[in-house]
Amino acid sequence: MSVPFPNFWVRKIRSFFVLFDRDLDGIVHREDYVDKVIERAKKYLSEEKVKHFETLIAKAWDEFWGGPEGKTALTIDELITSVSPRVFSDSHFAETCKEWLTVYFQGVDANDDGYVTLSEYTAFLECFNVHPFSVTPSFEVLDTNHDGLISLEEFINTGTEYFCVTADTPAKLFWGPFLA
Ligand SMILES: [Ca+2]
Ligand SMILES: [Ca+2]
Repeated sequence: MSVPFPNFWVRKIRSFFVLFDRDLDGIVHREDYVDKVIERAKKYLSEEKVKHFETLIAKAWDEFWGGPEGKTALTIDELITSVSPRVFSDSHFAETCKEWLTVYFQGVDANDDGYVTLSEYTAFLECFNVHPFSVTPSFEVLDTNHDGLISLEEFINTGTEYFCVTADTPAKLFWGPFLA
């Protein structure tokens, strides 16, 4: 890489990568990102939510990981190469994040009441193999007004901050414990 990216941002992308590289071979395959997450989602989410989630996550792979070449496996350097222009050169990226996170939120909000409870967020993170004991610190970070619920706005703000802000902020816990 010719231009060094901000260290902490790289750590966040690395942590996100580690979430999916469960066999520790340094490569995330499309099936690690889509199939394995959906397999787990079937245990925790309703059939309707799983369908919604599957479409979303497959699209996310194609857009952010696979890219125009339609890659089906990436190393961390390849992921950074693919994501960094979006984050640092695309002025609409925060807006894109917001749109994605709005759709994600609908998947996480299992009973569609417009708020995500600790148990709904736990089920969501379980799809990514995050242990239920590890969820509370993340939930507390997202719940910025401390009312015991995650609103759409709180979800979007923290999720966007995860990918777009380069500094070390509590938003690093968006996907569960920080792994990098
Ligand atoms: Ca809810
Ligand atoms: Ca809240």
